[in-house]
Amino acid sequence: EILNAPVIPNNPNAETMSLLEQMAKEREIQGENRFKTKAYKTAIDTLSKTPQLIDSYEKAKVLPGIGESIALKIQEINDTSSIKVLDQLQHSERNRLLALFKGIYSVGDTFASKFIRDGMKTLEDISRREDLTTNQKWGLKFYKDWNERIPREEIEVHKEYVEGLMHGIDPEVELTVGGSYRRGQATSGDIDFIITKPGVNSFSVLKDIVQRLLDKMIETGYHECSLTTLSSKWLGGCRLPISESYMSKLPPKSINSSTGDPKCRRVDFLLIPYESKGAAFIYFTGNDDFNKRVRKIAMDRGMVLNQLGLFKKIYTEDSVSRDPELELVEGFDERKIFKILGVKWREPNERHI
Ligand code: DCP
Ligand code: MG
Ligand code: MN
Repeated sequence: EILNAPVIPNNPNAETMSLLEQMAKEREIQGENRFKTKAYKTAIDTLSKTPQLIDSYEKAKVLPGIGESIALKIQEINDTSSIKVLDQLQHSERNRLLALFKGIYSVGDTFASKFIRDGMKTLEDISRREDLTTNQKWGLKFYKDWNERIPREEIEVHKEYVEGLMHGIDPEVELTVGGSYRRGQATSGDIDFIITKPGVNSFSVLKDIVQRLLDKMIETGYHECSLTTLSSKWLGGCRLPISESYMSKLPPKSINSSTGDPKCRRVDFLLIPYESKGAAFIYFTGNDDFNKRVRKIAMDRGMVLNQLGLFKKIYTEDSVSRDPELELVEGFDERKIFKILGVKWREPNERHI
């Protein structure tokens, strides 16, 4: 089974590699020292290929790609099981603010760093800025709710609710919750609805259906905000309206204790042509590391796997200098895609690595 095979199983340097990885990450967020980040990555790469335990300055120093400063840190890890500088970086005020600001939807490293440079200290400071994007404003408005995990039982209620709306629009539409929910996780960061309909391969037909769904959602108040316009996907915020019939099914964590309302949740609609159902299920079930690995396996076999299907690369005489053409091998059947790739079938809850 090539999927998941580490370079060296049970590498004795795993703990060292993990701490160095964290150092690389810290250096990267600081954004000032790209060479240092690179040095850590090289060192980790070397360790990942080293079957002996490297637990001293001397042993580290002679390895290719490990310099003075990292060799000293390896000695420090051996002596203290930690790296002092790493602890300081991780607990810095800057990191606290980065994490606070990156909790705003649509704020990543770039914006968060800019906010810090501008002297922002609190979310209130951010809310007074006049240069926020629409999505960042939604992110601030729903800051608390969108930083909480959604209990699985609540996702089931959303599914019932959206299915109810959809039933009145087109009862043949299939709604599946993908993402971490399909992988069986107890809680999720958002709700990923995969929307498809038997026999329908056209995006525009699916878009018309989902547009009608959005109209209904606005009518019933389920729709709180849209973070995109409707295309092959829609991202937004949704809140279950108060209703006796399902309030009792919601766990306490799903309800705002001061207002009594269900919390606002991040919801994604992913529109899938029926012929791509299997490939899309793989893609939107994840997790993303698992996806990267299967895509790589496809690549190694001269194929391309994306959310539309598994394709074979065809090199013709006049495509030598250009990109190869893609010929669909399988799109509909999730199991067949695994099989063609030579990967043993994995249930969604086994796709964590
Ligand atoms: N996905 C991916 N690569 C990305 C983003 C997403 O392959 N860069 C795929 C795998 C994910 C799926 O899409 O499982 C859904 O994306 P989410 O961001 O919703 O991630 P999860 O549902 O897995 O986790 P969470 O509970 O945080 O929503
Ligand atoms: Mg998700
Ligand atoms: Mn999602």
